[in-house]
Amino acid sequence: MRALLINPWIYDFAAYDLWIRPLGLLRLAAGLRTAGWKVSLIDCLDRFHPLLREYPRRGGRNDLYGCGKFGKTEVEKPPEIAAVERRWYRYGIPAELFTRLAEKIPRPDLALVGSAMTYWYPGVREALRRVKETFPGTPAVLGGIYPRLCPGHARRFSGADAVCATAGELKALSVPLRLPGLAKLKVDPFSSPAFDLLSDTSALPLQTSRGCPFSCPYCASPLLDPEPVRRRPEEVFSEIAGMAEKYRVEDIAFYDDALLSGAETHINPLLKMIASSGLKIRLHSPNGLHARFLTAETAELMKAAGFTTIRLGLETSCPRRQRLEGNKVDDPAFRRALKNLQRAGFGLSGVGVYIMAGLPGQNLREVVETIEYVRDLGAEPFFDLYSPIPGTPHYARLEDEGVIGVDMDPLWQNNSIFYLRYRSFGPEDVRKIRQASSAGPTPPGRRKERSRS
Ligand code: B12
Ligand code: SF4
Repeated sequence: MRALLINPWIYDFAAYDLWIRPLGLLRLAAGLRTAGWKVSLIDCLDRFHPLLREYPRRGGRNDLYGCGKFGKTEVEKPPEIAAVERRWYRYGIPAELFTRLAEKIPRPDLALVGSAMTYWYPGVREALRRVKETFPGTPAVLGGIYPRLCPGHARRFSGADAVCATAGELKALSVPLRLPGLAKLKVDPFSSPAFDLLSDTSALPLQTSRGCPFSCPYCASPLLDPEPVRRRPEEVFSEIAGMAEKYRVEDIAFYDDALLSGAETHINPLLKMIASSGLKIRLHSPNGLHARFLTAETAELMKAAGFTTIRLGLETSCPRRQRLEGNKVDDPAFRRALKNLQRAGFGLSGVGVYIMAGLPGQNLREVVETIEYVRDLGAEPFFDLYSPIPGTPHYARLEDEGVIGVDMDPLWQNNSIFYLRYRSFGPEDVRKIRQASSAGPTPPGRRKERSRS
């Protein structure tokens, strides 16, 4: 049996490769191989495919630590967002290269398409359309974040033959798809990913846990992983050692929601193992770490193990909203975390702090005060525009308030544009926040807005 796995393009107003790798698909590939399947991957976000040399200005260069710009093509906006006065792009490999790559692959018995952000579904649809065009009759299954958060939309509009709306649903699809091989398939949610399918392995993702002990009303983590699970530190370390030996990895980006949760038995022993192994790797946490869990011991171990990119989740400095938005941090905990990092030898100007802007009920003043609070403490503020995720309490609240209608297309779940619908926090507020946030010094190559240009 042969499977073709596809990591689709990103369609967005802006996108940057901040360690974006198709971890879910790579795990699936490893599971399929264990079950005796042959697998191929078309990674539409590959910046290093050898054939990209034939296309001018198509990426292929890293800025820092394995991050870099995607190649892009301007495309027409769909009618749902046609009125937005910004250019819209398809990020990733040229569309024609997809078809060239697909035509080289022997006909697969199954196509598996992954997905990340819900509002990137046009890339999913385009990948499915092309795979069906090249391999008519091959069943195509869609999985990942988009169908898990928007199952109804994915079933109606993606073009997939089957949609996996839960984490472990693939096996159940064997009956409708009449693929007996799938019935025996057991994919370990933490099996070592098939990184050999990637063109470049100098920077790789790592997930040591799933889920989070908090339940913030704007976040999808409690929906995606209601029961947090942690891997054994020894098992994670052996995956890291394998990444270093087999793939010559230099940079590792953690994909955990709550990396520091239960630190004494989880991240601390892991960092000790890395520090004493002599491995030359840099560690990065593009997701916000929990300040509350950042003790002096954890900070010292982070330094010793090679932590390079540190982001802390603060969201707001307003004590009332801190309690309303999940109660995960407060002023003493945040100051303590910064002090611990500083004592461990991290320069605070390199510590990025995520701040939310445009949360329901939040006003401009609060956001600007939070930016100043972070800057006064010596760290670097990164603001993040709020966008609603279906199934979260805030999404329901905005529906009740009439900001979100039943027919709101997932394209509007994009944080680059959601505020355009939200009259109490409009474009003028966003302009002022951008101004406040860029007032301080920015090291070269760094941006003040989270993950976006
Ligand atoms: C790591 C991560 C990132 C990484 C990049 C990840 C990536 N590959 O794109 C970084 C830090 C860059 C990132 C950035 C952002 N992220 Co993010 N991120 C995550 C996180 C924590 C994990 C995602 C992940 O890769 N998990 C690991 C894999 C193994 O798990 P999985 O994808 O769930 O896959 C499982 C199943 O779905 C299945 N599966 C996966 N693929 C397939 C395919 C098939 C065919 C099948 C059958 C099964 C299957 O197998 C897996 C094992 O069970 C999630 C939260 C979460 N808990 O999931 C948020 C999340 C996806 N991010 C989110 C957001 C909002 C963002 C940002 C917009 C934040 C911001 N404001 O800037 C940016 C946007 C990125 C950009 N460049 O523009 C939201 C998504 C919202 C939405 N509307 O879709 C999430 C859900 C977090 C949240 N707050 O709720 N993110
Ligand atoms: S602490 Fe972070 S990951 Fe956990 S629920 Fe809140 S926002 Fe989500």
